[in-house]
Amino acid sequence: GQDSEPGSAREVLVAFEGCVTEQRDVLLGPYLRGWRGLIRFLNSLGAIFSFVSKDALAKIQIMERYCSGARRDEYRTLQSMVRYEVAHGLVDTQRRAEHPDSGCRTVLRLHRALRWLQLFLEGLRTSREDSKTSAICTDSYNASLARYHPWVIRKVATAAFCALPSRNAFLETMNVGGPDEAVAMLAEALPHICSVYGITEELYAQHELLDLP
Ligand code: 1PX
Repeated sequence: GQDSEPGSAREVLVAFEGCVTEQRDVLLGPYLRGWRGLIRFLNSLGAIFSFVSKDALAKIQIMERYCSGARRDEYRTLQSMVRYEVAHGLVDTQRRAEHPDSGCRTVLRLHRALRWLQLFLEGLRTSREDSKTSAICTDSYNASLARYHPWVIRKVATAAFCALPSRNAFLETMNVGGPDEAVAMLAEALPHICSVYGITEELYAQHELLDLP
């Protein structure tokens, strides 16, 4: 579909499928397009989540600037980005100083949020019909992103989750048909998100980048 359409969650989740090459490299272009789509979806849930989408969008924009900048070739894949930034001392490892917005630390924030997404969508997919989206969202948040957030953000986030519609209404907003179709689509899409997450996690672990400030 086109960018102006409300969009279906299928296209967004399929973008993550297109991230992984045969060599198991993660292409930044499709990765960021997937993120753009998620933000569009998040915005459609209402202004209450704008504090989340603002932060995510700022990070996507930082990455898009690298991907279209003078060094764009180094930012084609996550692997080449890590290699380049690490080899050239472009990553702050103790505290944010000379390189506060390195690609490595910026992607790490999105990567942690992708773990939340994975748990949340898996929760939605496997939950009973009368489950509460807010409870699924809170559980997945507490099991992932929450540990990286200060108390205030955790409070604001958990309060905002209460505004989420019921499970079936939420599945309808995905624009892929009824709840059953949405659940089937999630089953198809989740392995791709898992694989992007797993490859990134492994890459960051190898380079000891999982705690970047
Ligand atoms: C099929 C569609 C499924 C739903 C799509 C929803 C997409 C949600 C995308 C969430 C992106 C969150 C990015 C957060 C990045 C982050 O952790 N930033 C923090 C650290 O950044 P820093 O630069 O300071 O080191 C920053 O402090 C975060 C601030 C904003 C609060 C983040 C709360 C995250 C809650 C995640 C759940 C979103 C609610 C979704 C409802 C369906």
